[in-house]
Amino acid sequence: APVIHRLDYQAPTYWIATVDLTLDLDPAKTLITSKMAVKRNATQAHGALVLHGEELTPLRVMIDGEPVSFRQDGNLLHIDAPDRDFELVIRNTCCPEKNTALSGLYTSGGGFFTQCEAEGFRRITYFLDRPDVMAVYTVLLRADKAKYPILLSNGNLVEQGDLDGGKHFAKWHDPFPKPSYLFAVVAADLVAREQRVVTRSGKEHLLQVYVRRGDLDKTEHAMNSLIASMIWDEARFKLPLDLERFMIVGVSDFNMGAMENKGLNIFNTSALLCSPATQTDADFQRVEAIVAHEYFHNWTGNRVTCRDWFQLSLKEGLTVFRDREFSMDMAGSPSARAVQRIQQVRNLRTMQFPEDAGTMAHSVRPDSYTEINNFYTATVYEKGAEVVGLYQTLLGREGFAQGMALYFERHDGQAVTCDDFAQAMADANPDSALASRLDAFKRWYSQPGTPQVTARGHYDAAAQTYTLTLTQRNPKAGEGAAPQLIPVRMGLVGAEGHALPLNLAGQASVGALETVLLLEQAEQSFTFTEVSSQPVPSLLRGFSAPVLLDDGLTDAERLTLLRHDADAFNRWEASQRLALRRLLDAVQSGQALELDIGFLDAMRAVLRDPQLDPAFKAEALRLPEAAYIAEQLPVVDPQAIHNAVEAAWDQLALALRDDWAWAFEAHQVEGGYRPTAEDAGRRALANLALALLVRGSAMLADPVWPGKAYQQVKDATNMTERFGALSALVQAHAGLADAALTHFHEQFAHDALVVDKWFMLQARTAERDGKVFERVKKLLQHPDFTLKNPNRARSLLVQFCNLNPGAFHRTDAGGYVLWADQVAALDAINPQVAARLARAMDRWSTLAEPFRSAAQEALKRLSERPTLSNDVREIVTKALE
Ligand code: DPP
Ligand code: ZN
Repeated sequence: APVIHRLDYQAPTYWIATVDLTLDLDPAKTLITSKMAVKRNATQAHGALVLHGEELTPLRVMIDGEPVSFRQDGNLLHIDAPDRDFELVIRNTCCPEKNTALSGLYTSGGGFFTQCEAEGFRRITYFLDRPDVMAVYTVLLRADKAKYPILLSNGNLVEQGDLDGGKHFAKWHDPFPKPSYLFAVVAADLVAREQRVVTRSGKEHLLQVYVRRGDLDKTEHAMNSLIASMIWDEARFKLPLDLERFMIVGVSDFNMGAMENKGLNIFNTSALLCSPATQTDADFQRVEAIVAHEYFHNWTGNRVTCRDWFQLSLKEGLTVFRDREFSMDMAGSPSARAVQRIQQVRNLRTMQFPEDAGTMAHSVRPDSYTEINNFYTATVYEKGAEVVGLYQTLLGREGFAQGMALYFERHDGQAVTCDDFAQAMADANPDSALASRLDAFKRWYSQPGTPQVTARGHYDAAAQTYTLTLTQRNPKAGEGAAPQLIPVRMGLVGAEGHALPLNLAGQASVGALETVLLLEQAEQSFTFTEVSSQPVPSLLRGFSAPVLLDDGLTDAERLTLLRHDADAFNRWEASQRLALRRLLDAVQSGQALELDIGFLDAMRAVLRDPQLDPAFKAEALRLPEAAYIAEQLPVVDPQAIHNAVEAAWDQLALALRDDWAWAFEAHQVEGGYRPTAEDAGRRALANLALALLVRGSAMLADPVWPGKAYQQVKDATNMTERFGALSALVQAHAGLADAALTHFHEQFAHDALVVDKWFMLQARTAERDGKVFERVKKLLQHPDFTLKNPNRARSLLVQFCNLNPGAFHRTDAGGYVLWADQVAALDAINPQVAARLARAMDRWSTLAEPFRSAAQEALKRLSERPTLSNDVREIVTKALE
């Protein structure tokens, strides 16, 4: 497959203004008739009309009512088309029931569903399947009425009725021109939760959440989240719902989390269904965020879309930023907001930093790809959201909102680029630091790699000055890469823990307690005056830029920040750095980890601090993830990291045993289940405490806490507590773990999303004596396991290979053999999911021996298979480059 380059973008030779689609839905052979108003694009030289089409059977092609000849060349259909506007009619068939890739039109649970982003529409009919071709769609659906009583497409229902032979039809019209990737169809036996809402302008809207019979009671949280999202977007950005009808549909076979099709969002059931009995607090939070994300796309993505797929972060980075802001506002208290930020950063460091350092490293706006599906990445989404956050840091909330307003004023209804967004932000704020540095700022879009920032301070007691020297480098950005614009939010903390007023030499700063320094050169110094005592710098507050910071602080200084920093994020960061230093020392020295009294006392103090929220404590007491630890090391021995982390947990479990017992008892939530940040925080801390109590018990051969946990698996009234107890037993390899797993499986065998959790937990368990690996191999044979359902495949394989390094990287290479076999098997079914699994080897070249050679060997063997999809081929080829 060819490499596609961003700079090769050309507008199309023809536009398509309207599409009239008729689908005669049949699982084995669906007949599609597409009537298109084709417009000549006079800015381009005349040439053949070349349409995309994949796995389709063409029946006939007509121009202005006359049959014309056509030529198929791989996945392209060449038509000799006139040098003018014309009407094009194409009839073709496709086979939904054989579509296991779940891209295009496919069947799931006896219904029809579509997924067209990025390039699925071409698997339904021949088209200019590119996001800059925006058309008005009218869709006529015909299908068996008994099997498919619900027929949905984008926009408004125009007409419906019965047909001969037990069939019926529905006609939908979407008044908004849209790219083909936002097209959607659903035909299935579903039921809906409905709500009518009136928005500020006085317009009434119908909101519907469609699911399979029996799941209706799990849709309340999604509906509430949708309404909250509507209210928030109007209040924060003055963006109202532009549709009379907004539908969400759940489907259990789905490659992504959810899809923002205009007016007809399609959701993976794992991102939609919620009930206290079957979903955890984290699930409730995730559903709220994804419902909001897809809803927010209606403006950032749909009303203004991407000119080409290189601009994907234009809509994804921006929409993730928007859903994060929403979630923080929903969480409420400053502490709950900080916890959200902590979780975002933990996720960024575990998922995106390794990506940015690995074989698939790419900039937020990539320059080339072979398979666009491989670029729905943590970099495009999460780092992209960080970059959008930088605008807000530089412009303030008001300035950012003005930039958004100008962006819509200029580009509503258009397909645009990341440059257009940056320009609108700058033009709306002409006197800002952004506007005067726009080219430098835009390096965030063009340069891959995580910038490495070093900070060193010097206190001059005689002169009462404190000089902070910041440097930056980004080796991954390549030779001669220019410095990036890095906003460093910071403050100075005095020895007694009070915030010091900031007087910055050369600036009219008047003693504020916090400021944002702009690091824009390779090295810069900032001198603060009238500093009466040696300060501790608190840098990169709220994680004000996505960089790796070496702050050079001592343990004592970090303890000061942990206790006193006014910024909750940096208090958490101090806890993580204290732990990280100890873990890295053990890994690098090859010595067994021994946690010192000073560290353990600090952790105990956090746990016992009456001023701190439980949710914050749960985050501060969690150790850094193995993937983040690995990113600090030039050569990675996954087993050494695993051993250090396990030893640290063991010691935290035993040294703080009484404190964990107190924490568990003191944070029980009374009364009915509520998914609030406050209750969820208490449950998170109680679950962490239980995990460490069971762990300690397993080491001490004490039956009490495992017994309590087992009882909780049986008796809990919500999934957060039930799954917390189950995880505690399984993660501790406690004697009761197997019985608890069996009990849990029997209780929830009928609920696919809970069975996914059951697989996931076993695949993610920290390795002990190879037992986890053996269990995963056995689970591959479990009657409930299948590669055909993406959720199930991911719950076992991605969890094990991509997210459990201590179990996956084995000296006998067993994990790699399993990986190569499963990637190949999955690739024959679903290339997108297989390519995700293939990325478990992204960081193979930094592995220590014998892992490195064995990983390379596995990659080579996989790459030599003749039948790999483009998706997996691109990942494997880049890994071996
Ligand atoms: N469905 C994916 C998302 O919303 C791709 N647009 O991020
Ligand atoms: Zn999105």
